[in-house]
Amino acid sequence: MPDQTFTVADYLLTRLKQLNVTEVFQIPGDYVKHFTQTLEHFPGVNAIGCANELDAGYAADAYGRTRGLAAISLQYGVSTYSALNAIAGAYVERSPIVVISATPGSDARNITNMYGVLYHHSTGNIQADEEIFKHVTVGAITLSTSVAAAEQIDNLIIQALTHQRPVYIACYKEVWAEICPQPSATPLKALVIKSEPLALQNALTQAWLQITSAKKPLIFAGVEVLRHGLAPLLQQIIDASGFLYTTTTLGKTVLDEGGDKFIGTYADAASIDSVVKTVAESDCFLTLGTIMTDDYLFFIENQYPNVVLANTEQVRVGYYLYEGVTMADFMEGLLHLFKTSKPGKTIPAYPLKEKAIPQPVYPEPWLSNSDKQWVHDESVITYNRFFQHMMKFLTDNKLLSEIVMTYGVSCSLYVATNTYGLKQNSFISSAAWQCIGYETGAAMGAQMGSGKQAWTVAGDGAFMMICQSLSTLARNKLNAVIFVMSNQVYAIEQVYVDISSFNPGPENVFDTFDILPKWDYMALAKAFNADGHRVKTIDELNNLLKTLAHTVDKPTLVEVVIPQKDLPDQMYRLGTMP
Ligand SMILES: Cc1ncc(C[n+]2csc(CCOP(=O)(O)OP(=O)(O)O)c2C)c(N)n1
Ligand SMILES: [Mg+2]
Repeated sequence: MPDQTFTVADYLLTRLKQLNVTEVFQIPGDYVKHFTQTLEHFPGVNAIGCANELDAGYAADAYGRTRGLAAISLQYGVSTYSALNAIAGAYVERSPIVVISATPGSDARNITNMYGVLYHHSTGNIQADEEIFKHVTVGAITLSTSVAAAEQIDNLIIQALTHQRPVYIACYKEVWAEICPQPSATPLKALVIKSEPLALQNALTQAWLQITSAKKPLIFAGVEVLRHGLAPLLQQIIDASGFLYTTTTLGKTVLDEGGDKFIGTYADAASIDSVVKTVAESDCFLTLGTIMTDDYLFFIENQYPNVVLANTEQVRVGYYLYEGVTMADFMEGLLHLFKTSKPGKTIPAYPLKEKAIPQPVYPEPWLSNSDKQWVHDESVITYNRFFQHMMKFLTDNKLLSEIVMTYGVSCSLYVATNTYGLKQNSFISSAAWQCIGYETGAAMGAQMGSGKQAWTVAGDGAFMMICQSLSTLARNKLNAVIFVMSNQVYAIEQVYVDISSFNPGPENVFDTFDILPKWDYMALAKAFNADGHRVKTIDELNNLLKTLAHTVDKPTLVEVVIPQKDLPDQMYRLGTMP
């Protein structure tokens, strides 16, 4: 006889726990109450009550990126729609999240059919939730019964693991509490998709031709390599080929940053000079697991025929596309070729001996990228000086292995692409979806998922969108550090609206829509039960940095006061590109 107390909710939670999901981010609601109640008492999985759905969603995204799988439980309609932006970001940037919800139950549906009642949180189309989430997930289902719930749940989790992207599961309200058989003790696994042998062979032959005839090949690695567990294979390819490599901003920290093959992160014109030079001189780009966003139009516009691209969506060699070839098989095939090829007339001797141009010596690249308007006042904090001192502190104190950084989109993100020496998977950013506020919400998930202290660098405009996350950090006694770059403007927006506003003089003003209200951050930190600090000078910043790594049980909010018109050179270059 089946266990009368083991429910569909227990089934899902058991499957999640088997995959090391020990936290579920949640906002309660009546439709989803059976799941929430089960979660509340489920041994080994903690319910993390969040301030709002974006707080929960960004946290789940960062947790998925660091833990390998995440889960978020939401009320129907009002709640799922509020989380939509975060789940879309996870979909675009590859973070596996199980989105859990519940719809009006059978009784409600009958009443609606008979009497035309509009149930709360419904738009009138009761399927709308699932339909909307189909666009930002790799599987979206609504279970009307517990029959076959186990198989359906398994299938969905397998999809999330296989594609490293979100899935959505809603049940009719009562179904989460219906009985269900127990799952097997074996954790679910991603499907291994195999390539069409002939297509793989063709792709490799064409790629090999292109690779071996290149004089200056470069590996351009992206986030999918990390998400799909292919980082060791990437390292082997680097070792066997001897190629130099770079990463996208989203793919930053796909491997530990260092060694004589890593040239630094490529962020188009924001990159350091030596990275731009190496990329510009390369004549073949072995692009692995990279999502080609509009930050990389350079490749599309100038280098399309020289790109060998393998990601989860396509394998392409120059203009040739290969259907039915997987990134993993393609990488394995290349590794084999590098390892077994004999040097000859047309085949270079691998591994190549090339070495990356050494990284700029401290205080570069920060010194020369810092806005010249403050060159005569060394006490003023600028974006670049902030990174200069923060990175020195972290490096000197060997703290880079203890922290995980989170970034949304802001001037800071582009300056941060110049950092070097970070550890694998310690740079969590919204570099492709480009969402502001992500960084602050992501802090909790990044810290819980990785077990490392979150160091978050937020724009003030971004922080204002989601400052309540600070309260969730405090409630969970997490010692994350949130730096808010306080310039009281949407600086990055102004760069693209009219960059001349940054020029000195009262005649150059920002557009009104880029001006932010003045906040009392210290009062806000107090209200949210966090530590609060305001730093206005480099000395104040350095004194504070020393204390931050030792904080326990409480988040710290740091208002970093920077001039409104501070324009980092990285942003100047991006904003004035032809
Ligand atoms: C959720 C969201 N809303 C709006 C935008 C458009 N946007 C992009 S950057 C930006 C301003 C960011 O300003 P701030 O956080 O203060 O950073 P700063 O550049 O000043 O350092 C805005 C509004 C966005 N990317 N994401
Ligand atoms: Mg700002």
